[in-house]
Amino acid sequence: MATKKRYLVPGDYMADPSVHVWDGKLYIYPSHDWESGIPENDNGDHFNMKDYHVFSLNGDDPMTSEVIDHGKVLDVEDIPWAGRQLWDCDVARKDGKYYMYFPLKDRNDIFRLGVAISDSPVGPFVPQPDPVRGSYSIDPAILEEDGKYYMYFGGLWGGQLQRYKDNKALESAYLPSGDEVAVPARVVRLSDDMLGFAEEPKPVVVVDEEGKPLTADNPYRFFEASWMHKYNGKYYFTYSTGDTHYLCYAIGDNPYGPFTYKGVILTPVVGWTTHHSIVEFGGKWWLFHHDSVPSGGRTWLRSLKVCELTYNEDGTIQTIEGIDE
Ligand code: FUB
Repeated sequence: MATKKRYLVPGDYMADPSVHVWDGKLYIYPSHDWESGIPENDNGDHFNMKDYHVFSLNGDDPMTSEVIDHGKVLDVEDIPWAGRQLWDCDVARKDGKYYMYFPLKDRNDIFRLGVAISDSPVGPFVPQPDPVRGSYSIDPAILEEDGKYYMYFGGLWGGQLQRYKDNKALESAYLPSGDEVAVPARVVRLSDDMLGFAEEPKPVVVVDEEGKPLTADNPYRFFEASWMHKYNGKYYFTYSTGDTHYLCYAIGDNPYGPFTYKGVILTPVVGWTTHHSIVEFGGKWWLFHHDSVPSGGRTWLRSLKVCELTYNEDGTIQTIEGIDE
């Protein structure tokens, strides 16, 4: 039986949802797609987003509750170091302040990660003057645990992760192929002031059941869109496989991994990208994601969706079909 799904913002194009529950209320931090007229290419130039909105649910059932648009909370024009392309963001709360982490190309067309701060979960967010020192690539996602904050990040192709090794820029980008080990996402603990890295970013290694890292030719290897949640004391690293269009998961015993590959959460959707977050709310688990059905398949015009996520008794996740028959 097809999983019931709901489009959350039918009046606009929103994608890459990061979702958090604070004080019993659910907040959604998506990318804001629009028709900029930039032709589609493998570099993702057509994802030319220029602002963020925040949404919240007026109720505790994502399938039926009213979705409130809190309006524009950050504009690329207000970011002092901005070049172009505001991609997937995430927000963390610490000591009553809210920290939005966002990827943006600087004026040299290099993706960096920025921070913007607010006193409210619904913004507005005020950007810091410079990007996070030592940051690179895209798709930051934050895990909070025991007062520590971990950022997962990175994405291939247009996300530029293939341009870095050991946190240094390479002379030329290198994308492994065949049975070479796949490019990993990165994880880093944030500094106490939430504005920087407290350590060097480390690779997020995804291994098979024999403990071998997934290889570049494995259709289920990491590409972009990291997310981290905990279930029954285990750490679930979830991600998009990009050019093979799956959302997958791998399970570990601590925030740094390694993580053992377990399976597919969502099969390919209509549209090239697939991106998500997972959250417990109202006594159930939910998969927030996007597809391009409402825009007729235009992959740069994506729409926010939600559906319930189901765990089996052994902690594995039931696969959801991305396309409903
Ligand atoms: O929205 C732009 C990019 O597309 C995101 O950063 C990626 O994860 C993909 O969804």
